[in-house]
Amino acid sequence: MTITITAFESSPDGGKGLSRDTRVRWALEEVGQPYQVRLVSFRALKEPAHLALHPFAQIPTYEEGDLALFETGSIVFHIADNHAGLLPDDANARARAITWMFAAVSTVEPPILELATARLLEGDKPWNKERLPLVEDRVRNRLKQLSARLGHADWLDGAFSAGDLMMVSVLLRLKASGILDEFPSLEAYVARGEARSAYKRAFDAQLAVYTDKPSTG
Ligand SMILES: N[C@@H](CCC(=O)N[C@@H](CS)C(=O)NCC(=O)O)C(=O)O
Repeated sequence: MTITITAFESSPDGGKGLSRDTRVRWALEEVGQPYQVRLVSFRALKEPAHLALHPFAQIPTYEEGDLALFETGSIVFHIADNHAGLLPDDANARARAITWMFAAVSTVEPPILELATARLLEGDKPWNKERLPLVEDRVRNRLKQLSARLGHADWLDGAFSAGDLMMVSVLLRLKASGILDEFPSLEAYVARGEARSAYKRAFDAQLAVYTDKPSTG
């Protein structure tokens, strides 16, 4: 069955791979599933056809036959659950990998997004100077905890899993902030994720959209 995902027609990051279609592309590349991409304008996000797929008017979405999904955590889980390569066979190890997926989107990503908002959208507010260090420290606290758990391991729990895919995807947003550099083991963890051939293919495919090359993955 053909898999179709949505991505921005015009990406705010210009192809740095931070739009969340990249993590879905990455998951599909890891499991070797071909996919098509439908590019959506900001105006089209708010139109009924897209809202029927995504109630919050965002990308990415995922369509496969009768199934339509939104939320990258759910999409990546669906891919990992249906194709070998992203979740361990052992039931307990599988449950732990899924736990890391949730940790990525519900515990680590929120302060990182808050930091992006504080830096990009609230820089002109009179209270930003006082608030920004607090937000940065919340991110540092999470990274300290994550780094303590990762220790000297390559991945969070044994072999690379969908948990790592989501965690690396979330941490990638910090690369430009300078904060990730304070945690060399996490910086190396992110670099290991980026070095995977599946990630490279996903990255190149999303970049191709904005450099006028064909956009299907
Ligand atoms: N929690 C959602 C977040 C989706 C999201 O924020 N998508 C961004 C692109 S990376 C978007 O569509 N932003 C446009 C908007 O919110 O208006 C997920 O993980 O899928």
